[in-house]
Amino acid sequence: MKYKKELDDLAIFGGAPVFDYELHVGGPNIGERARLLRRINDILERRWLTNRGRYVQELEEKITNLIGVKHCIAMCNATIALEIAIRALDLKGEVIIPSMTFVATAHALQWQEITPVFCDIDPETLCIDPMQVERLITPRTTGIIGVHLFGQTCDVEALQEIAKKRGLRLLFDAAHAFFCSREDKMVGSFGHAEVFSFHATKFINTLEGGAVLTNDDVLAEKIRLMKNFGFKGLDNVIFLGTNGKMNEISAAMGLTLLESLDELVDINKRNYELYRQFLSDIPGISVRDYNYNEKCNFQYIVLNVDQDITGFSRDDLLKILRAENVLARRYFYPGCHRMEPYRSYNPNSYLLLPHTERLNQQLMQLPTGTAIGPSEIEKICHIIKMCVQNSEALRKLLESKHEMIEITNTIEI
Ligand code: T4K
Repeated sequence: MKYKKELDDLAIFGGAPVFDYELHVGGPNIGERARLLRRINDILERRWLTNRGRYVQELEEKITNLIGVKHCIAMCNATIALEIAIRALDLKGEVIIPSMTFVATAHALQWQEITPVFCDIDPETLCIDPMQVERLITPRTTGIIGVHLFGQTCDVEALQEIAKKRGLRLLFDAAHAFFCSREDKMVGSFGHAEVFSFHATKFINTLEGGAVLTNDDVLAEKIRLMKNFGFKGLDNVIFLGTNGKMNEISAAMGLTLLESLDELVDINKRNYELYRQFLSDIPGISVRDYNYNEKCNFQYIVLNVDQDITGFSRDDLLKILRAENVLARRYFYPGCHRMEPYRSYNPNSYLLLPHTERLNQQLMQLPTGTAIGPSEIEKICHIIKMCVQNSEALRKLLESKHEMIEITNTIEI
């Protein structure tokens, strides 16, 4: 690893990449390997692999205690968890969701022939804008799904008020917000239900996994049965269900990572503070804030690139970094409303989404997590700084070498 001194040294213009290995945004946390392997050996010894085994039950209990919620139902992934929660809540017709989210939020509805109605975000929080939610309600609306994007919480109180006033169900996609809080209350306990993702790239992972959390006893029972084909007892199926079960090895991974929770937060927080420090006072570049008054997992480093000031675009910077093996991402470009099938259903929906449209051109995520250390962060920031400090020359180089970049840059963004 070496520092780049001038623009010509950048890998996008033919220099050697600053890293000879890839740095990922979602590099998985692994936790105490020996403990995980002990648990896996125990699973194999006991030959109990799935169907609400001992470790799944232990994981559910640990999460309910940590969050302060009555029920946690572990599942095979958050997409299925969303689908089951949506069905158990009896959502139909139209459901209002932000377009600025992973496409799974929309797909979980559309898969069940429910129309996701895309709402704009509050640019401060990147979460669904309650004022616009009110305007999008029609006689067909049955619910709202808020997404606590990048660990920032939605305006839960405003959404709760709207849902109550208009008789709507309120679900939260909390895939990014495990171990985050709002006004000292842990995410997982809001609305009628909340859904976590424990995918490999998430703060706490179970390889693949997810969970529905709720304080509603009746809803919890329904969800438990639905995720096991609708079986109530050995031979008695009481309604339509599916297979949403988490397996024991996944639960073992989750339990092992929960034992390192504080350490994982500390590493993410250290990385966030380093990025903030190295990227402070760079015109046009800012790392989005986390609120220190709340619990937070600091899982995402969200960078805002304002092209009017930097002179180059977010996508230029993505290409530059990716050529250096810094595999930054542009979540959630281009917005669900511009993805299929939603784009074909409603080609003009972008007209109602000005903040989503603008921020989808400006935001990107930088590598963090346990696989990244301070010296790597310093080098990443050094490249960004060098680009901004030489933005005019950079723009000219990008223009003059456009063809060469298009041909040699095989890295897709
Ligand atoms: N709601 C929201 C708001 C979500 O963000 C998500 C998922 C969901 C719902 C649905 O949850 P799940 O059904 O997945 O539980 C990834 C994840 O697949 C997805 O879980 C996640 N959100 C989304 C934000 O990111 P991709 O297509 O970006 O994944 P991929 O394979 O490009 O991986 C991301 C980075 O992580 C890469 O740089 C490679 C690295 N990586 C990935 C894996 C799987 C590793 O280093 N090791 C690994 O094992 O979607």
